[in-house]
Amino acid sequence: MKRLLIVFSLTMCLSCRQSVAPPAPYGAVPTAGQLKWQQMEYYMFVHFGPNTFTDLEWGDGKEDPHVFSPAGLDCRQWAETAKKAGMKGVIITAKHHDGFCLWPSKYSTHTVRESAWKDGQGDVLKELSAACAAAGLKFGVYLSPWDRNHPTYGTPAYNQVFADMLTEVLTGYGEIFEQWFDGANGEGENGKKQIYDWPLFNRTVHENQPRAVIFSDVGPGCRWIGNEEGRAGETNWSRLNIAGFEPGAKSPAADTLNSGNIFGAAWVPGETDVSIRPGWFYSPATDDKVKSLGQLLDIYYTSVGRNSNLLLNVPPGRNGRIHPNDSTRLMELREKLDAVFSTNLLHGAKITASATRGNASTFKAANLLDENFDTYWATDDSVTTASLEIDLRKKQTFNLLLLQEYIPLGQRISSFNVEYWNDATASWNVLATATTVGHKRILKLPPTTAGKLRINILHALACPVLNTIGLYNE
Ligand code: FUL
Repeated sequence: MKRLLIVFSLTMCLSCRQSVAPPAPYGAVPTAGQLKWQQMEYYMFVHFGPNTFTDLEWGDGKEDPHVFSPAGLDCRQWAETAKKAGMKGVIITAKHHDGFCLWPSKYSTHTVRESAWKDGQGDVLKELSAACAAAGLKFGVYLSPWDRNHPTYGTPAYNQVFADMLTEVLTGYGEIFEQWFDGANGEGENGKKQIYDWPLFNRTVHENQPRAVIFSDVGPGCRWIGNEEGRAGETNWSRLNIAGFEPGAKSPAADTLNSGNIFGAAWVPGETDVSIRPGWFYSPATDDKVKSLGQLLDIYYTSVGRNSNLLLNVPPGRNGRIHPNDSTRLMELREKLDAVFSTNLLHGAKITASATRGNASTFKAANLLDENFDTYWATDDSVTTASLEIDLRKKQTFNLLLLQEYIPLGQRISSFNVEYWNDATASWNVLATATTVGHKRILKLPPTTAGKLRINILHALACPVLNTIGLYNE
């Protein structure tokens, strides 16, 4: 009889576990492509072209193509530098505002073909895409629709020219992970401005590279973060209202791009683009102005640490190589990040939740520490405030907290705080209060030594769903 009872209750328990459904997605959610993109987190921007040689940020399209002469161009060095820096890909300015094409485009007479580099036989996109593939990096392209060289710019014919250029780039160099669209819309050679056909441009990308994430001020794949200083909003929703907006002058206000829209209708996560030097293009005058390790670390925290990807620009020099001052700094940053984030002080800690979805072990708090992206802690649908109490088992000193929401189910948390247990006063003391989490939030805390920690979800739009927690000491 006793044995029967045990079998009966075990079966009951198993069936009750099976019956607890996962939370339904909340609001807009990422596509599979956006999810992969979000997990890249950190990759390299490369501004390279005639401006590298003329010391300009914006070429006027009238430059002699012969100025482009990167003798010794070594795209493998770029890719190896990015790889060693821990970056996951490279995005190059295939065509900047000067209209100069780094590939021999059929649709332009201002290209590598017209330069003397490799007797006009060179193709930077070919060399870089191959180097990226060899290094295991993803490859992406920036193309400026603003073209200060092309004779058709400012006329309806130009839109198809630009689409044709895009098609060349999107079909000739393997898989493109991101298409970066600059929204700039200045005057062309003929003094005219272009009315861009964004639906045509986006369609061209979707048709040729269906998995590519399209960057612009308004996505649709990912959005500009609203500044070029490396600073995502402290509040940063991956949702955005894009209906009725366009890249450039018709985009949402910079502070909206910086924080997203809490109830935005589309999933358009932020990407933070910033240069390691004062300018986007190389200049010998900035060799000693490469950002310091401290600045780069701060940028990492205010971009990747604020639910945004970091697109860090590292402009190669006139010899076609990344300058040692830049690469040294990148390696310093890598070493620092590895040193800080290789030791999760929560390893071996005991974590208890004030509430667990259906009391089911599928959604237990311990999932936060298992390093499996797809297992998470969640609460019942009706529970939107909850606490996670962490027993560190011994006193630890820390100053960084990392949280990740399981974004395949949407972004939910809008307010949380962190407390530590103060033995002396026998009470919980608040260390920091913050708003959004999203794919990744790294919160700086005052340096603290404690044996217990509590994270309180103070407000969420739907039941919280977190998959990772980390505690670190920088
Ligand atoms: C801007 C451009 O005008 C700059 O030259 C640079 O390419 C930056 C990333 O985007 O719109």
